[in-house]
Amino acid sequence: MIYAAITAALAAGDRLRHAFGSELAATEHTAHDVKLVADKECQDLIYGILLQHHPDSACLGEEGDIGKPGAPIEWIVDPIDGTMNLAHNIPHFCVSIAARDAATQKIVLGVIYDPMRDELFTAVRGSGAWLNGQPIQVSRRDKLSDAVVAVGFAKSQDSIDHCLKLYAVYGNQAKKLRAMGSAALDLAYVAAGRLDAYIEQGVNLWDIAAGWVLVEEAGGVMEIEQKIKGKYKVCASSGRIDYPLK
Ligand code: LIP
Repeated sequence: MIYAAITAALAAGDRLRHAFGSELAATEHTAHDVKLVADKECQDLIYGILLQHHPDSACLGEEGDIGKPGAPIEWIVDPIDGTMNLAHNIPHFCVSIAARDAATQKIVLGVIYDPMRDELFTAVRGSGAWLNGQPIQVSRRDKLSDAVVAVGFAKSQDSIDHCLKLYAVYGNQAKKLRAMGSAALDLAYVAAGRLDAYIEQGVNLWDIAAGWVLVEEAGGVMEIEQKIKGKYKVCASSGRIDYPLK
């Protein structure tokens, strides 16, 4: 399965790298979000490759679901995580693909590909976390005052209000704050020890599924709460620092 996920992520990433910098057509603009034609096009490309390799599986994604209901394996796909960055020619976005065992509801593998840096993050449950074939681990920093914390700004007003509270707390207590605009890359950076924590409220499963197994396989801790149906509150960290507000 990891071979199919990597093949699909590299194919979609290649397409996005070529599209970067060009005028990208949008299908929808809302107060704090944008949807690009490229979102659906990349998802169709990814689904095609995953189902070619695993025809008995199902696919759940930001741009719609397909495949066999009740399938043993469910792919969880975000074709472009960090769409707003791509739409503004900010080279910080990725393709995120995870697989979930339908029986146990456990995420069993995750792939996050950043096409602009050619960084491929992979993890299979029980086999560790990797970046371009090298093992990665969460950071060893153990003081909040040494920590670089990413806070995500989701789309709904209440999640933005909550993130502003997080900013007030960590802007004062952490070494530095970051809002980089891609939950999946934030999680990959926690797994690689670049960030000490990532905290956000109001994200979707497809934003966090692949990063979830990456962080845990890199020795980190994922605290996840489903606030309302389909919306998650996440605190991903090395597990070595106590974060007063999540
Ligand atoms: C994005 C997330 C990010 C969040 C944005 C958006 P998208 O996902 O990765 O963490 O702050 O609001 O949800 O829309 O680019 O797939």
